Amino acid sequence: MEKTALITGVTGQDGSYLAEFLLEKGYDVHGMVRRSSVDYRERIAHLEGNKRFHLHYGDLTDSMSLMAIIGTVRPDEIYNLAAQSHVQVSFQVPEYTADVAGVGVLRVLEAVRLCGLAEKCRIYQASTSELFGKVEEVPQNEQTPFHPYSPYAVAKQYGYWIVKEYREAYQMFCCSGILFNHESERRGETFVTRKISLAAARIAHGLQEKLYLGNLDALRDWGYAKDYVECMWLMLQNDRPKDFVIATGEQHSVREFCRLAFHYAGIELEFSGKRIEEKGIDKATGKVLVEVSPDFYRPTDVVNLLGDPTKAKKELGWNPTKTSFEQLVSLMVNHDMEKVLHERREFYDGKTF
Ligand code: NAP
Ligand code: F7E
Repeated sequence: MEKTALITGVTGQDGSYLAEFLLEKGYDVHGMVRRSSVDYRERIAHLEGNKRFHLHYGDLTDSMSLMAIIGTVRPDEIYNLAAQSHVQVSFQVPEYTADVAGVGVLRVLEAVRLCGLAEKCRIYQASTSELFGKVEEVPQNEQTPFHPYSPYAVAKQYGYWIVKEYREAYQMFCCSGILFNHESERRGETFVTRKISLAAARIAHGLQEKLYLGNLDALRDWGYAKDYVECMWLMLQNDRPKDFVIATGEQHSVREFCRLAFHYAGIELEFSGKRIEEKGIDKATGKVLVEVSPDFYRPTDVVNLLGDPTKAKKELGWNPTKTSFEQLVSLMVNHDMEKVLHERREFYDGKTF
């Protein structure tokens, strides 16, 4: 029997990969989109026109739209990926972030229940390693205590607990994937990896002079988004609803990501100096290409994320290292080297975002 899935956040990095994945599995896929003054749905443009791919206007802050979509589509599976997902931005729009990433989760769960779908519909919630925040142990697994360290993380913590509550109170099949950072050539351009891969490509092509970054010491467990969406699906095919840590088990600093990205763009960087004075210098020319700017420091920053994916490997049969760190950086830089060739030839000062 053909299954029906609803994806909130379908225009985002993960939503677009998940939509492709589910269509390949034979699903009828419905996506929720927000109305915007510019119709900018680059990541899913290639799917529009597919007879099994349908879009609905809605918003996680609008219960009525959720009730209408869920009540009409009556999905077998919901993947709640929509969120204001940028941690630094959450310090500037904390209330909105709480509304979407926190209460928005409740709105989805309650809409499912009120539409009489509590028994039929399985729900995946996009949870995050940011819950571990100011980490209490390294590596982090499903038992590690949470210590959220940004408005975004606090909002996501509400989402995590309300999912658990609905699972226990109403026996609903709902679960959270505690996903560590995952990146791709579709990653938003203000997240650090994509900011670096684009800047490396533009600098290599003479379209940008410098890259300004914040905390170069921050450590992340970076995986490939395309590999991670498979896990979201596996969690909903499980015999019982359970939460999982999804990570590679490998950790790198922002500085290492930067050095490798520039290497793939044909530039060998050497870092010298400390904190705000640190610089990334082109070994061949002696030119300073990377500088630190306090504009990209956060009031509180999460600096030591490393996930332990043992449970996902054992119980879901998921392979966390299908795409290695080196492959990930290489595919992002190769993509952006090609992309910037087709961009208008404008110069980027690299100071914004
Ligand atoms: P993303 O690229 O920023 O996409 C976010 C999506 O949410 C977009 O489709 C966006 O729509 C939509 N959205 C934002 N506010 C909304 C609202 N009020 N109502 C409806 N839709 C709204 O994020 P991502 O990287 O794909 O991540 C997907 C989910 O996983 C997010 O919940 C994120 O917090 C979580 N997560 C991500 C990572 C990661 O490393 N990528 C790790 C852990 C958890 P527009 O296109 O209209 O803006
Ligand atoms: O920052 C540091 C920054 O913005 C990573 C979201 O998908 O993953 C993502 O959140 C690190 C931080 O991602 C810059 O301080 C240095 O320590 O790429 P990011 P994030 O904050 O880890 C989690 C798992 C999510 O759930 C989120 O939705 O890099 N950093 N310099 C910088 N970060 C940015 N953005 N820009 C800089 O210039």
